[in-house]
Parts: sequence; C-alpha cells; structure tokens
Amino acid sequence: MSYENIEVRVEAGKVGIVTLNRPKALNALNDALMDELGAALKAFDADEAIGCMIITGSERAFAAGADIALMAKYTFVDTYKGDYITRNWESVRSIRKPVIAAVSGFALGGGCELAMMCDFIIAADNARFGQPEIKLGVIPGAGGTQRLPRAVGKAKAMDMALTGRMMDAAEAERAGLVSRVVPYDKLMDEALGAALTIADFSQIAVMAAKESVNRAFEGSLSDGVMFERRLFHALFATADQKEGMDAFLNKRKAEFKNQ
Ligand code: CO8
Repeated sequence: MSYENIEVRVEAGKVGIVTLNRPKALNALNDALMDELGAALKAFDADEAIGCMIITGSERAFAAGADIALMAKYTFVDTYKGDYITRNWESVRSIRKPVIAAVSGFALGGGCELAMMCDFIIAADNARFGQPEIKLGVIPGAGGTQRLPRAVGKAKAMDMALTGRMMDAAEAERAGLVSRVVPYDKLMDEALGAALTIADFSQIAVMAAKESVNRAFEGSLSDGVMFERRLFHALFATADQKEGMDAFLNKRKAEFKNQ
C-alpha cells in the first residue's frame, strides 16, 4: 500500500517503523494522516513476523498537533457529526503489539497525545512536549487531559494544560513522561534497540504484558492485580513459557515460537 502522509519500512524483518511525513506543517495531524497511520499499524499488527513498532517524525517535529489550518473553520456540528479526527485514534489504541514513540523536536497538542498513546516514549534531547490547546481557545481532545496526569501527576499536567508551556526532554524524563532521553543522532538506534529486544521475546507474553500494564490505568488496583494474575497463569499454557524457562536453566538463548 502506498501512503502520502507517512513513510513505512521494516527493519531486520521484525520491527515496523512509521515515519510521520508532512514536513511543511511540522507533521500536523489530519484525518488522512491518522487514517494512514492506523492502516499501517494494523497491517504490522497482523503480520506474524513483526514483533514491535516505532512511530517517529522528523528531527524538527514528531508532530506539532492537529492541523490548525483545517480545524480553524470547523463548527461544533462539523466536529461532532464527523467525530473529527479523534475517531481515527481508536486504531492506534487497538494495536496489540508494542508501539514505541521515538520523539524528536515538537510533540505538541495531538502530537503529544499521539506519543502518550504509544506504549512508551524515547526522546531525543531536543524533544519538547506540550498541550498548548488553551492558547487556541480549546482543550486537548485526544486524551491529553487524562493521559498526561497519569504520566506526570496533577501538578505538572495542570501547569501544562492551563499555561500551554512546553516541557523539554530533561523535564519530561524527570516527570516520567518519557522512559529514556538520548542525543538526537542516537534516537533511532536506541528505539530500534529496544524494539529488537522486544521483538525477540514471545509475542504472546509481550502482548500480555502490554495488556496488563494498560489495565493499571483503567480500573481499581485489586481488579488490575487480578487481571494480571489471570494472564500470568494463562502464560503457563504456552510453549514459549516452557522454552524460556528451559533456556534459562540450561544457560542458552531462548528461541521463542510465539506459541
Ligand atoms: N497545524 C497546522 N500547521 C502547523 C501547525 C499545526 N498544528 N504547527 C505548525 N504548523 C505550520 C506553520 O503554520 C508553518 O507553516 P508556514 O510555513 O506555511 O507558515 C510551519 O508549520 C512551520 O511552523 P512555524 O513557522 O510556526 O515554526 P516555528 O519554529 O516558529 O514554531 C511551533 C514551531 C512552536 C511548533 C509553532 O508552529 C506552533 O506553535 N504550532 C502550533 C502548535 C499547537 O498549537 N498545537 C496544538 C494544535 S491543537 C491540537 O492538537 C488539538 C488536538 C485535539 C485532538 C485531535 C487530535 C489531533
């Protein structure tokens, strides 16, 4: 399939990489881009050979938010009836294999929300995160007011959402928004290294781990712990569990078959 707003490639036969590609608008997100992103991620998710995905942008911008030029003319009726842009976010959320955001430059508004929708964020040292919608007379519309406080706590989330200020990479790492910060020229190596590590594990265990961590944000602690316990027990029905533990005991590298 050919795309106009993203570039898609596979590394080492097992990591699917999507590069957002609307450079003139700093990768501003529109319906066409989000449809393509959803289609690409779903295709990777369905491909048995792919064990992990990476979403990235350019050096200057991961994504500078929803496309303001497009949004400016919309009425409430346009956005509500058309379920404007937020409708295509469901596809990102529905991906079952891990998705890493490799962020360089601006990750603002919907761009920050897209990064937060990924399973974890690896940032270049020039990354800048923000929810500046307040400056436009609106608020975050793709989960920012919910995911940001879960990631960085209420104080910083309120600060960001109410003042519209940006957070640099160092602050984002201190606050827990990103898992690692590396120099820009190491960003893709670092993300690819993490993705290859994940891709070599049992896909079943990896999907169960993702599902269980995500559950921590959905319900009560006791429900989450019970959910995790059920998945943990279920993994003992897989051949990969036998392989992983046998490999450890026999001091050899595990060869997972995703079964
Ligand atoms: N939409 C459309 N075009 C954009 C956007 C955007 N979000 N951001 C930048 N551009 C364009 C600029 O208009 C400019 O175009 P041109 O060259 O034709 O004038 C080009 O990209 C380069 O931008 P600048 O000249 O402004 O570059 P600077 O380096 O001076 O500034 C900034 C970079 C700080 C990133 C600045 O461009 C900026 O503030 N951008 C807007 C950031 C913003 O407000 N983002 C939030 C948008 S609202 C949103 O995301 C709501 C999400 C709701 C959920 C829906 C899901 C998406």
